[in-house]
Amino acid sequence: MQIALTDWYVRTPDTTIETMLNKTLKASVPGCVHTDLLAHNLIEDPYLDQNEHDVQWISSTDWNYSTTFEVTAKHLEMDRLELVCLGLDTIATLFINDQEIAKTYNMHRAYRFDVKPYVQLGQNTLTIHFAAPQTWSEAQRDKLGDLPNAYSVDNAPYNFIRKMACNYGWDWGPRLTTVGIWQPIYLEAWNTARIESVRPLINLNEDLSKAQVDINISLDKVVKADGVTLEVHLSSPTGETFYAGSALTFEVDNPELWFPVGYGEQPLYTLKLELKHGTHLLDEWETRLGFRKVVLDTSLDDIGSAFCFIINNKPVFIKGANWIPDDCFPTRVDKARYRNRIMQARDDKMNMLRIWGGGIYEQDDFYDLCDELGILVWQDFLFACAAYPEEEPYWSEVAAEARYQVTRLSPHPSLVLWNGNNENLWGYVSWDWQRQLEQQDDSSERTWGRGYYLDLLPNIVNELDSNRPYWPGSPYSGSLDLHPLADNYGCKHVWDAWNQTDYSVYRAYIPRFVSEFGHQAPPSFATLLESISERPLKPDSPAVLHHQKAINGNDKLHTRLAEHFPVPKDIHVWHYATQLNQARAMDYGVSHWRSYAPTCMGTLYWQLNDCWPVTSWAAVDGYGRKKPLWYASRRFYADKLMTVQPRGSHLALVIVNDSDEVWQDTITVQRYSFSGEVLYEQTYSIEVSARQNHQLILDDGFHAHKKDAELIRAWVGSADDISDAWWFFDVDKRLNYPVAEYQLDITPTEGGYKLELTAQTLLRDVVVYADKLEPNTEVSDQLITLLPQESFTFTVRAARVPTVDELRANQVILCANDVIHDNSLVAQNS
Ligand code: BMA
Repeated sequence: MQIALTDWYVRTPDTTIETMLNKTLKASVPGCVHTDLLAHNLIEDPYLDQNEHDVQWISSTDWNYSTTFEVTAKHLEMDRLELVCLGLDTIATLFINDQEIAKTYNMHRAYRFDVKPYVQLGQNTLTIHFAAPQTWSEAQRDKLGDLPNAYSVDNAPYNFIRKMACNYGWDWGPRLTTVGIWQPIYLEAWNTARIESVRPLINLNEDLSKAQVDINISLDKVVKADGVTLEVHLSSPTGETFYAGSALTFEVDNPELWFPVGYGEQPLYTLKLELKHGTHLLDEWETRLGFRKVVLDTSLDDIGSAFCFIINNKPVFIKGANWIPDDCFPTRVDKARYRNRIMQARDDKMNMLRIWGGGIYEQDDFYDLCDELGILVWQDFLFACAAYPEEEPYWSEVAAEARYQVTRLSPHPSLVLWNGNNENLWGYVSWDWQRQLEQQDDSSERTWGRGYYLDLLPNIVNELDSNRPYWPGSPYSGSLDLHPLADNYGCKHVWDAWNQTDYSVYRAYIPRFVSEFGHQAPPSFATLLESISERPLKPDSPAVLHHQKAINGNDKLHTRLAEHFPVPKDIHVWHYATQLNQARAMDYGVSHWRSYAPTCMGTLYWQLNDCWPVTSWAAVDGYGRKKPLWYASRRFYADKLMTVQPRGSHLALVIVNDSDEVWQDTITVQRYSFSGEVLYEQTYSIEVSARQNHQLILDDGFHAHKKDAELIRAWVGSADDISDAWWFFDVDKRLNYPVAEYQLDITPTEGGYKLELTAQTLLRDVVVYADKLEPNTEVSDQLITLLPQESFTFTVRAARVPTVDELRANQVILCANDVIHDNSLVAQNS
């Protein structure tokens, strides 16, 4: 029997906080102090302008959440009365009727406390005191001695507290260190016994025709419960009984298999457990299950060692992105928002999301949706970019957290990997950590997290979730004797492209799997306008720079851009050029790595989403709007991809068939002048087997005579359903693009308008920024390249139909030609 806890209030015991002087606020639970203060208009939205600065006091303040509840005689008669807290953020002391009942130190665990000794018949009060997280974690750091941390310049001691690291600030995130009750909380009264946890583990045999289901159950019993029985019921996706009985281990024949998107369906079975005492139902538990087998092949081979997910005996090329918390205040992310975001990944032809270790173990809805939609999940344990102490109480906290989360998430078929950490093995080897650790303590070796990644976590996964692979870190090469970034082993991060060089360096690497690489760009224009009030907007105005968190972020944005384009000053052209450069960078990397399958078996770019409006590596911005990269991804992650790649002294057309059908087609490859004349052409009949690549070396006729004014286009299909691949012989800044000329025709439609664009000159990578006129528009496609006389029709979802003049006056349509011919250019065309 559950007793809901409603009507929460929040206040601070600190009498020096002016904003809260003599105030007790009605609070939202689940929620956090920031969202409560926002709801009461006591702070400005920290996502806007530079308001982030004004709310830093929140994380240096202690807070009390309190509520009252009624206890009846009936509750008191029950064997147990417990307080269930599914998530407390973070350093909490709990009081019932002013008596301390418990202390907690971990945002990532759930807790259950016996409260019978503390309650009384009638009215009771529950107060949860939260210690200021910033102050608390600094004190812990001071006590133990500092440890290397990529964000310590910003005094972010997140490695000393088990709490979502990135809300101490990250290179894409503001510092909004939350406090509050972030998951459901309630009282529960029960008799005799209850189901504490369930881990259904599925083992499929070699040919996948038979599954053994092992239901590992832990019961909480108060009496020697003779006569307590469990009934198990497994039903098929269509509702038929598949198994009914009392055995906790049973076999099922010919289960319908669960596949990732692109490989088959996602049938989900329902497992129901009923705990009974005689005929009386004590407790029940229900989950969905999917029958699928996952193996992470990391075997040694001629090149090094593989990193290949094999699902239901089929090697799967992973196409996806990294996932960060979708909001700094995670309770604002409801099921609809998760669905939107995960659909954006799926519509982008992705089959995996990696939940990165500086965030959270996401809420149940995330994994439920991934199960339904066939999106594979790679889950990091929550360690990122820092050395972590292994001393008590951390070791036990991490163990308890891992046991809880592994158990909680074990039923999900979408979850295919537990990963030890993000970049900590790399940090230890290459970021000067060893020296820093040695310097701190000569007498005994300082811990840094190795014991978690190579001992504690693999043991827990092996004990509780033995059918699911574990990998110690991203990046990691399979052994600490190898550099974690070794090209030929394991999974690799490629960050030099963004941090030091240029995206062209991607072609220098053929890793076995790339779990991070990324390129920044500003958010959509509407998001810039909504989050920054300075006018006129400028690329380097203070608030724009505030919404850029990477060290030297805008400098890197411009240095990387300058490799390809002159750097524009005009905000519109700057915004387009930087967004284009981001899309090009990811296209360049992914197309190259896909062209080297099966040596490389996956790419997860950094990052799908954002947690607030910011210039970052994301494809979808903090307000959920798609950047041009999203549209590029839909093409470079398509099942069928054609890409022109250099191979020795020649170019090759690589045809990537990541589908289950043979790809049979006639491909036309043409070399054009920029003015649209065909200079050379060949047609090829191809037949590429399922899940195979095929490489056509292009003959000498495809060498350019004028590198700055010719291009190659390979295409299949018909005029209205064309799929193509483009190749330009040099970087844009050295190309002789014509001044863009085109004609526009607008036709109103039911939900907006159709925009037909007819090119009078070559137009490269046209983007339609309809959001400049109306923020919540959606454009069907972006980054369209047209030869002279070709047309393309964009479908725009919008509330009103603009005129052609409006489109032109607001710089709604931009293409690469405009960057080269922009009047605002700083002269650096080389
Ligand atoms: C990697 C990630 C993140 C970071 C990103 C961009 O290091 O793991 O920590 O946000 O690069 O710098």
